[in-house]
Amino acid sequence: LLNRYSTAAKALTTVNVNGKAFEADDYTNITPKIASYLNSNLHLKKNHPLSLVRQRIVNYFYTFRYAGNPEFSVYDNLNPVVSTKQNFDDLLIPLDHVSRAKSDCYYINRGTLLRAHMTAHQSELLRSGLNNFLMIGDVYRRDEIDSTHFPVFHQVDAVRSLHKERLFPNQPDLEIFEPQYDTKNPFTFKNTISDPMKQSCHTLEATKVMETQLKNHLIGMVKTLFGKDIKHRWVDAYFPFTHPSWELEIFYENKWMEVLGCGIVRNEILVNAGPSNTIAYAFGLGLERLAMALYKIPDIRLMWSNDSGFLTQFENKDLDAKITYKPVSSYPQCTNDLSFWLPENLSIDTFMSNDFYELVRGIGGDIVEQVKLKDKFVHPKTKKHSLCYSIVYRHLERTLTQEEVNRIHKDIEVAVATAFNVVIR
Ligand code: FA5
Ligand code: MG
Repeated sequence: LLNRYSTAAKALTTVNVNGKAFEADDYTNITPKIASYLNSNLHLKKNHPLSLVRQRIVNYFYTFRYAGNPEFSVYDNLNPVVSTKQNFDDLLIPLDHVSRAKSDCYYINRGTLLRAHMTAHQSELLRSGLNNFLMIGDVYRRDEIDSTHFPVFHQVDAVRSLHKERLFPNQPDLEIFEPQYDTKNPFTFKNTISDPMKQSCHTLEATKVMETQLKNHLIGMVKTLFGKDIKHRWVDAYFPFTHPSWELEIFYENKWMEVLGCGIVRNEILVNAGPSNTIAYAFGLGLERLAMALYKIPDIRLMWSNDSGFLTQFENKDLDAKITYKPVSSYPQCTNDLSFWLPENLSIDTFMSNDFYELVRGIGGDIVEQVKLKDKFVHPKTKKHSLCYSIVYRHLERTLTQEEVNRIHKDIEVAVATAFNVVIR
């Protein structure tokens, strides 16, 4: 793969990812560190907490049966290398949408990236003729650094699409589509989302029945995971690929926590990928968030721990057993500050913080627990901008010495000064 960080990418012509060579270009920003997480398959690893939660969710969806057979088929082994068409275009995500930014995704090149959500596979599976399915796997996003964020996490996505006969089994006079919409010539209808209740092509009855199924299925899922007394609420949301859309939050340890996004699939997607005469729901949830809450795992980096003190706590347990993670031991933190002057052409608002986080993580590795902006400042005379970040270091399995941390911190200073042309204060 690349032997240097993203700045070096320009000099190279090919990038090898998952055994395949790709032409590098000005969008290439995948790092060797990130590529090293590919094929880890934590969600399939025996006794891994992510795998336990995955199995519980899959088992729950297996209880939905039609004519004796499970309704949902499960795909947990899809290649995370996807095209921008799969990750964005097929999902009606506009060309200028923020989620496409180089600062938010790991691009292999302009046309190829590590999927940023499992929804990237929705259209291809619909196109292959599937109606009800789950897609489970690792997703990649450039993001901040703290105890709940890691550049790789795992999602479970789903689609359920129903024909009129299944949607309204006892009411043959009810329709999925408004009379103006012609299922034989779907492209002649301009579908709109200006009505907050539904897409213009759908009838209110069809939308409400699908919405009720969606919400019941998901509440059933969180009750299966957290117990029947779990408190939840629905929050209106927006996704380019669903309308209406919602987020589900659960009240957990005195806080509302977002667990998933969902909604009624935009009809344009079904028309493009088939089955065009159905209405569908879709959702996407984060496995780490659920596992951390269920097992009281305090830091997302623990998911990547190979320490037996972590993994053995989940060994040979009944899937539904109540497991509470006990910290192997809590080693002390070390916090060092990093202050620098930005070059004249950069301001506090244009400094690419995700590039900075990535560089810190690339050098400090998993001992970097958090990077937080501590202070920003504009010099009254020179008008130069200065930023100060606190970097919190902690090893999950042993105590770090101050000298060791200072050495790594120094390396980070040198690398930051070179990569961003800043002056360390
Ligand atoms: C999505 O990724 C949409 N694809 C979900 C979706 C699918 C909506 C189908 C509608 C239909 P979002 O970025 O909000 O949405 O992520 C979905 C879930 O993934 C979140 O609710 C959260 O549980 C989890 N998640 C998102 N970002 C992170 C993160 N940085 N760390 C851990 N979990 C995360
Ligand atoms: Mg969200």
